[in-house]
Amino acid sequence: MPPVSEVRHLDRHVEQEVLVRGWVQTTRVHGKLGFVVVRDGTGIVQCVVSRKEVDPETWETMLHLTLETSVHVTGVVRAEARAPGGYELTLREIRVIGPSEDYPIQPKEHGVEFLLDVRHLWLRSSQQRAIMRVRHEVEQAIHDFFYARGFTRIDTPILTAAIGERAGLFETDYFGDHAYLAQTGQLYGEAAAAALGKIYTFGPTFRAEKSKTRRHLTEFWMVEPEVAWYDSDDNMRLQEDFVSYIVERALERCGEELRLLERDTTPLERVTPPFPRLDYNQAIELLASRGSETTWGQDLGATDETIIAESYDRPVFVINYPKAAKAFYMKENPADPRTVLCDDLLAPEGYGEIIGGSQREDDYDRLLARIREEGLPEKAYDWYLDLRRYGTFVHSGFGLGVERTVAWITGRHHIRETIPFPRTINRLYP
Ligand code: NSS
Repeated sequence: MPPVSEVRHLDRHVEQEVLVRGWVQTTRVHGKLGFVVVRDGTGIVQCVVSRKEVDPETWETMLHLTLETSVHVTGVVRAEARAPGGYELTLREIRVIGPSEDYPIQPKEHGVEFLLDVRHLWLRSSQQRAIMRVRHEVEQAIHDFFYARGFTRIDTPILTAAIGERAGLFETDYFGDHAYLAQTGQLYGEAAAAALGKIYTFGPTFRAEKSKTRRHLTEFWMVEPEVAWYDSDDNMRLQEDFVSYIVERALERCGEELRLLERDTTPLERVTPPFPRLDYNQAIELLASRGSETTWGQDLGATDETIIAESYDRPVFVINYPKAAKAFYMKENPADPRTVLCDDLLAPEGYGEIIGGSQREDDYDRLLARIREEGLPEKAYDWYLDLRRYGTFVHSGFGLGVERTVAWITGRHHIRETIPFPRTINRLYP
């Protein structure tokens, strides 16, 4: 038996026979030559089958190969500059492992709803694989960034009684009590910041949002750092360093994927700190001058975000929103108590808000008043108030949505393509 080789390591076996295991991506026959492209997840390799050099059975097998048949192919590795990946296999033998009849995805245009119905197969296509690789790189960059800066990763509960955000809640029975699927890990992150100083959470979060937009999923992944003694300014500096680092990593290590996705990377290359900061009041003025009907006090809509983002060549912070537009835990702005110390980071090119962050209310009485104002169940927040009862501290943090960030970097229109199995208001399958 020849040694098994991953496609990415064929360069280690030039002029030697190897066994490659994968799936048939394309086949084509030119007279006495057959070409079979096999994908193994680490790359694709073209196998050349010469009718006079293989036994008749192998030639027959090759002629009848169909899309996505799983195969074991044996052949000699040749350096071939024109081949994808730079190597080719001169094929000796093909073993069909799993036939694949009438593969649902054919090389033609399919509607996106159909593709989402066969998402489990759609993942095998080249663009979807490229997006998953970029997502993977972004996630790895997130962990590397915080690891290098001495943050401790904290895993926070998914079942909780303490509601974090205003967005829709998934509720479930918890042995006779109510539990919710976490919309954020933040509140627990704050507790951990008092224990460990600099922490971050990374995990799935859930929002029963009835919004059918290109930016909303009901299950999405969020990274949420929380830092003791950081004020809102420190928090924004961390955000611009963080986002610039992620983008740089993707540019550095996912060039091939971004090319395949036809992403124009020039706007990404401009993503370097500092990012412009626009006060909420200035944002409202800018919007009014562009014909938006959003008035002081309201949260900004998707169109508003696009208008603002279009005025800048890199991500832009909108800071210090009115209290009424934001969550209960944000710290009142001493310079204008109608507002809170917070920031939304808007990505360029219409990708909208990728980060929501704030300095947290560290005053016990003010926080309690806000919990009451919002009509939240006080009992569920007693532990959270303890953080203000026992050694309260200035602290800040933010949450970055992984899917929106990947959609922006890869240039996908809708964020559903940036997660392997998207959950939206009308999709729980596959
Ligand atoms: O609601 S956020 O603005 N903020 C929080 O959840 C805070 N608790 C974060 C923190 O300070 N620790 O959501 C943060 C980000 C937001 O900017 C989006 O990028 C993403 O989470 N997000 C979403 N992505 C996909 N789908 C939905 N529905 C969604 N909602 C928020």
